[in-house]
Amino acid sequence: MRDAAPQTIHLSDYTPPNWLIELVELDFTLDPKATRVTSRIRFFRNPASTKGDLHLDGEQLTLISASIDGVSLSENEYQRTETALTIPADRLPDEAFIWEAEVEIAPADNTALEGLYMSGGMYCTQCEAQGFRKITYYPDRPDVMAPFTVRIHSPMPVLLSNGNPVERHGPVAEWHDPWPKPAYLFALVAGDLLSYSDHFMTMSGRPVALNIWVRRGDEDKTHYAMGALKRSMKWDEDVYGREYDLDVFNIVAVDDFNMGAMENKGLNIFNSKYVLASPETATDRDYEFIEAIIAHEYFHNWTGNRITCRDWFQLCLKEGLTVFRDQQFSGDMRGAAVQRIDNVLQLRARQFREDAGPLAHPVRPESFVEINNFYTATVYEKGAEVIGMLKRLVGDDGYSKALDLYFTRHDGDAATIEDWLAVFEEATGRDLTQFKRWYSQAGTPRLSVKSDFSNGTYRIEFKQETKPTPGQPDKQPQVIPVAIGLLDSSGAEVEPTRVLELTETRQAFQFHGLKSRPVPSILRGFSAPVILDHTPSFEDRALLLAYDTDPFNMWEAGRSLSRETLMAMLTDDTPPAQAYLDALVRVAGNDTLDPAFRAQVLALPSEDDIAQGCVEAGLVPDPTRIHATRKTLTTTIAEAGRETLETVYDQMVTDGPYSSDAGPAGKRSLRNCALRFLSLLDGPLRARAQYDAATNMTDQLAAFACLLDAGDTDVAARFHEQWHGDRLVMDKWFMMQVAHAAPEDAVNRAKILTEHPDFDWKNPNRFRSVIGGITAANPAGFHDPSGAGYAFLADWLLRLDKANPQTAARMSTAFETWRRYDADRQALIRDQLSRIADADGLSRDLAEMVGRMRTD
Ligand code: B3K
Ligand code: ZN
Repeated sequence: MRDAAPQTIHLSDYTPPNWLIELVELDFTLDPKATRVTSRIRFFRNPASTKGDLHLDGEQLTLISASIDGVSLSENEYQRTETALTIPADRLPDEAFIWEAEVEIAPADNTALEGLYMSGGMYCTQCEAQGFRKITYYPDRPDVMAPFTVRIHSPMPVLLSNGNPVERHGPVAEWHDPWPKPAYLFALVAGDLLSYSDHFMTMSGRPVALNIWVRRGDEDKTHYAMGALKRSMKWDEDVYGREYDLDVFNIVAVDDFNMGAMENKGLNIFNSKYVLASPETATDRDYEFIEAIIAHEYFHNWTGNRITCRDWFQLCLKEGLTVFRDQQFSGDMRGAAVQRIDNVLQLRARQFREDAGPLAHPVRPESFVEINNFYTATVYEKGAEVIGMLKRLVGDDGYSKALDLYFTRHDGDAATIEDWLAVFEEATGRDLTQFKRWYSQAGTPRLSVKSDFSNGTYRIEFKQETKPTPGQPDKQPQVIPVAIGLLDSSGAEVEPTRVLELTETRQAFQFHGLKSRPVPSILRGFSAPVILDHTPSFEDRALLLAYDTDPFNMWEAGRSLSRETLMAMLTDDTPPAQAYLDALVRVAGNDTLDPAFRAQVLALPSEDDIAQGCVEAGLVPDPTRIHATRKTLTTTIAEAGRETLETVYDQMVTDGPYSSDAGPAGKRSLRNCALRFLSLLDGPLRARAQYDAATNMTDQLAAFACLLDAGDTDVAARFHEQWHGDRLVMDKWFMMQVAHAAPEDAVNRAKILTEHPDFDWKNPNRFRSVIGGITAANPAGFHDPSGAGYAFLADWLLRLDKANPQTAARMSTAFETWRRYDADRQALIRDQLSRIADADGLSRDLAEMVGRMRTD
């Protein structure tokens, strides 16, 4: 049952709820096909509004009975649609009443993985954003917060819900969560699970039991996640002064999950990919993600759960802030410089791409049809950047004061961006009126730079400009903090970092008393999410790459040289300059630099980054040519750096037992980077030896990739033979074969893999491995001039949409860049978008995405 006419919801239409809730009691009798849910809810009139109707959301529910204050309601006493049940105000008591209802639902039929569903024989839930309405009738909006008591009846050995355990008698368990929460944070799990347990003592001396629950057989892969959880708990106390507030913290790993994880109060539910790890099965990158996501969900306990969002337009209030906090944490755990570069790479790859296309929207969107479509890189990553800018503008002390005020003033609230900015204004005395545009204006500002030097004064002038985005033709100037330092021609820093605050469209700044024309290092630490349109001379960039004190800009200088080299090769076949190759090889062999950083400098921009670079330079990207050119440059670098790369490969061996710490992981990253280069020169021998000797998945997978690139015909079968029993490793097996197929063969390879007996398309991880393998990891294959990649994606989106609209909609963003390409490719993509749009029974999720992509 779907909404007949999907409606657009507007931020400007927000009205407070008529009725609030004092206590919720839920009782579940679990059954795959017929779960009974009874609810007993004490409502009271919202003192801030006059008495109004009671509006309860509810979808796909079979209503068995309903009553108010113990009196059964007959059908003519309420209105019921496919999405709601409304009781008119005149049928309700004036101040307070008890609503009771019984409904029936079928978790085994729930393939959308939203609400109560089943995964690998266990029951689990996903309620954010609007899944609770598929469990029972309820005001499913984040500004209605209540304590919950939950009783679960099931023969399953483990029965979990939010809060603290109250009692367990045979097949019945009761949980109570004293902290008022919105329904989207509700969770229930029931299954034959095992736990890995530990404990944590909070800073005020409260003992907390920690459990990570997994399916039988996975219990040995939970230790790393547990360590990450304890580090997160300690860090939030040390850095933000926030401690945990229940007696237990449970994490459950499930195999079928639409995204990474979910911060349900006291009962986080995770995609098993972001919990389970062993050296043999998980890569260093997996370990890094596990640590970051465990931290992210844990940090939500304060930024999201204790202080939640008034409405879904305020999503960045919890997500932007929590991403910012998890990025700070990862920087502290693994090295700030390398983490910052990684974060910016992600931001540019996902958010700049989004901002440049038809799906561009503000950090705080103003309307939506399906809120699940707005869990985007803009809300998350740009939302985090906005907080980073705020911190830079008010300073570390100002930030801490503002956060303390935020926590004390809004604890227990459903808050807004206005509330958030107000604490900064009050704590620091700063007027943030103009700054607030970062929340309402979509698009990536482009910053161009002019400078001159005379009589010891360096003058730098900036111009900011943001291109129109859907619904926003005219853009206003934004507050842009530009961190800048100056070097002299020997590479010495003559002016340490200072933050220039741009507020005008054009604005100039001066530095006096300089002996010679300086080399500026602009936007240090990537101090604002903007496109810096500034191409210093080759010599200046080589100097920054060698001497900048700011590691981000050091990396950026190399990146800019690589990008420029690729552009010149693409446009007129200009061969790479020897000086560029030398500079890169010098970094590769520079033992004074962190190996992880050296690997980041050596990594060329991805094919999609290059395509985006073409657009920024006013060119039409050709994915086929980009793929070939990038490969040519990789080979040229390998030839220029052969000796250094061989030395690096031999030196960067990690001895002793595997550790996922930043140090050894960085060494492996550099060594495997050298392996990629050298394999292009020498063929598969080195990779084969590494594959055979590998004792961890990082090294095995890196070698696997090189062997696939080299056309090794046996390695996929060997890998399958070794790992077919491990779901998460098999996801890698699927993904790598598509990602490393030759572009002209990629669609075919993907099709063959979708026919493999291990391909379970209803499992989002597996679906993403193959279909995402081609759209995200093999752009030249996806954009094959025949259009076969586009048709392949459209076929699968239409199929998946019937089962799981949320993931189908998410995967459709592969089409968001269609305007970048030549007329033929544009026409082919448009045909597929029309085909999807015209399909019968399209979900609200996919219909909204396709509609937005077509109308720009
Ligand atoms: N808050 C969840 C995301 C929910 C997505 C719903 N489509 C995970 C997170 O951001 O931590
Ligand atoms: Zn989050």
